[in-house]
Amino acid sequence: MLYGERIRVGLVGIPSSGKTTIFNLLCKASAEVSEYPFTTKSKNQGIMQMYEPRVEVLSKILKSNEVKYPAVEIVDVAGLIKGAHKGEGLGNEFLSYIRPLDIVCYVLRHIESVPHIDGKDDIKRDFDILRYEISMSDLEIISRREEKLKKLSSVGQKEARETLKILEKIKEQIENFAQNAKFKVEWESEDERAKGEKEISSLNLVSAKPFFVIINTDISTSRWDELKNSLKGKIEDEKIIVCDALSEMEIDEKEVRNYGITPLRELITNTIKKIGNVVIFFTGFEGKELRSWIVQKGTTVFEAAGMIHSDMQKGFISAEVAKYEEYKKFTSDKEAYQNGVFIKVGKDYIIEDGDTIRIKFKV
Ligand SMILES: Nc1nc2c(ncn2[C@@H]2O[C@H](COP(=O)(O)OP(=O)(O)OP(=O)(O)O)[C@@H](O)[C@H]2O)c(=O)[nH]1
Ligand SMILES: [Mg+2]
Repeated sequence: MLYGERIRVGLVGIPSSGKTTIFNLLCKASAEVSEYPFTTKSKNQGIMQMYEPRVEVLSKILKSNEVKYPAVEIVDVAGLIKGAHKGEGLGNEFLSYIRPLDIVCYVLRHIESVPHIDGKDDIKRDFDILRYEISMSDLEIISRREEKLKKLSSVGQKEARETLKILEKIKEQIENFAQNAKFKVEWESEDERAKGEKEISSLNLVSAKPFFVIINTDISTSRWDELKNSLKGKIEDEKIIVCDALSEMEIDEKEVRNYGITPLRELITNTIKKIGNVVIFFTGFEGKELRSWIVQKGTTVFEAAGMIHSDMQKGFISAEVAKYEEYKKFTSDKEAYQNGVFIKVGKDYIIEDGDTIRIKFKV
């Protein structure tokens, strides 16, 4: 998977869980926030710079005239409530804004100072409701696809019959997502896997997307572990972030650490890197623009070349790669170059996190 210069994350949560507050904090935006449910009626979209200190180090060596951090595009939508698939609240149509994105962030709340739409905070119940509503919406999409395929199958299309079998497996996992917060199809063959994954991605199923959880709260940090524990057994610890987004809004990011807290932007960056299976690499020449790129582990330099520019892939000759830990020891690009930090590689080279890459190509 080639994400490009940004990876896209959607915030999904019940009303008044603090989605827009989190959005404003991360994207330095000022979208409307209030303690009344359904404050956000359609969507907010913004960009968060990843927490990536390596960019500053590299830009000093390269004397970059412009710097682009790896970015996270964040989409904040209306709140989802019980019965949304039957049209309760604002319904679930706005999930269509989430469908094209790479990762879902479920925002759950334990906010004692703001009323909960169902009267009482309950992290586990809310997470169950969100997954149930999403699975109902996904099943609706599947059933529309099934109808089409059944018609084709009835006139003897063999492939349609095969796809229907694949959809059965996907449906099982949508149920699994609703029940257990897991989605993992056991494919019978590589061929079936390829077809199945194509179905999942073209149907844009939210249940199948990688996800993490933010628990947004106003209670004392000494009780944050307690909140985390309310999801124990449901999801892995590394997928859960606890924060107080409103309080973080009020202090400078640098000062957040003085309270013994890691800034939300840093926590989210690290979580996204982990669950998106992400590798960050850089391109840039001395005195020019430094750019950051996001790809999945296992991406070759040839695939990455095509992501940067189609000409680069078409005319690919070779690439030079500098490992971050080596490159950072030098004060200028020239010095690093002369000391052999850049190593020549072929098109099958698999990109590693922190690589600075220069691609040679002919047009
Ligand atoms: N104390 C505290 N209050 C918060 C926190 N996050 C959000 N709030 C408050 O909770 C209320 C709802 O916040 P929003 O950001 O509007 O919530 P939302 O999820 O976007 O709500 P909808 O758009 O209605 O779905 C506001 O009054 C916020 O100030 C937090 O971390 N701590
Ligand atoms: Mg909102």
